[in-house]
Amino acid sequence: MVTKKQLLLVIFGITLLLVTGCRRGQTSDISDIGLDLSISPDPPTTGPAAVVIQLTDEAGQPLAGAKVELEGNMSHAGMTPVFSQAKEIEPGQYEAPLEFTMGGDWFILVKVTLPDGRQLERQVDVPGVETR
Ligand SMILES: [Cu+2]
Repeated sequence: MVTKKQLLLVIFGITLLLVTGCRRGQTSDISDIGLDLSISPDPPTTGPAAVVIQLTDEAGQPLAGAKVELEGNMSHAGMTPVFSQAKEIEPGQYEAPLEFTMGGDWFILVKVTLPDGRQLERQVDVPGVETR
């Protein structure tokens, strides 16, 4: 005979399995995507800059065919963010123009849509942009 307590325990176990299973499917594969960002001029100064983003897949291979958008911003009040869309210049390598409109500590939000529709967003800090 299965008691009510045992039945509840089984239901609880299945629920736990489903919850952790879902969570694993959503995040771990995305965090396996490699994102490398470089800026020229280096060190960055105010004015136009070129941002190169390198994407690699779970196996470390160049990730081609993604859509990459950038938002440059600073954390102080009244700052107007700058936006840019990257072009794929070679497989897995994306380049976007970005204008640093003032000196100081910036951060770049990189928004990536993978060819399979999954999306990821990473923040890259760009401290100490110098006024030219
Ligand atoms: Cu600012």
